[in-house]
Amino acid sequence: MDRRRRQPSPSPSRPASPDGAPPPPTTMRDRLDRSKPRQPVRAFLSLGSNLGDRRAYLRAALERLPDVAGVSNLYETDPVGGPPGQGAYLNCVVELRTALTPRELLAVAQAAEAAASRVRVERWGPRTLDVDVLLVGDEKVDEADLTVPHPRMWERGFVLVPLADLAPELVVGHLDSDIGRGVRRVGRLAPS
Ligand code: A4P
Ligand code: MG
Repeated sequence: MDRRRRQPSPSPSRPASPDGAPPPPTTMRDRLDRSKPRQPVRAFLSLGSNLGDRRAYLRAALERLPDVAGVSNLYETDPVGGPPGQGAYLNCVVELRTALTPRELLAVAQAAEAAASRVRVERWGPRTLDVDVLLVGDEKVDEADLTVPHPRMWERGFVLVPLADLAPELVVGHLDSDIGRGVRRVGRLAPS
């Protein structure tokens, strides 16, 4: 066999971009990261929807996610910020056990949003689907288009209450008595 012609097979856990190509490394940190195998870590994504068939958007997003290890309860939550009069959100948090980098997880999140035909009109405006990268092990990223841990997560009941379902030890010290206000449990995100 001519070994020079053999192509490495793609990693099964590496996400494809919407056109099917593997995402390019975009930072020096990513390139360095790829020189050695990454160990899987616990990562958490926040899912939210307040437009259209909210459950269906969340279910479809869940089905797209790689390396899923757990899903919180589902919560209906009052909108935080944004224009007045927008509808209530459905929110949940998904735990992954994954070797993907924070940037690869952002690509996964944005591909899921694109698949939900999300249209960006205004910040914190109504959306079919919002997927945020909350935590990736104990990694920290502070770049123009990616901040991990998510900078606003610790003050938000719609994030912390579902996160507490999966990892109560991570939210200790952040749950004050008001954090659950406007956050109502509405069961689970049942499979379709
Ligand atoms: N970005 C940077 N870091 C991250 C990260 N860790 N995860 C950048 C995801 N994205 C990250 O996000 C704007 C930019 O943030 C992206 O281009 C990405 O590169 P966006 O999703 O386009 O816009 P947005 O969501 O309107 O803005 P933002 O600031 O991300 O809003 P949040 O903080 O996500 O809040 N109320 C309830 N009840 N439930 C909700 O789910 N969500 C929001 C959005 C507001 N109010 C809500 C809810
Ligand atoms: Mg967002």
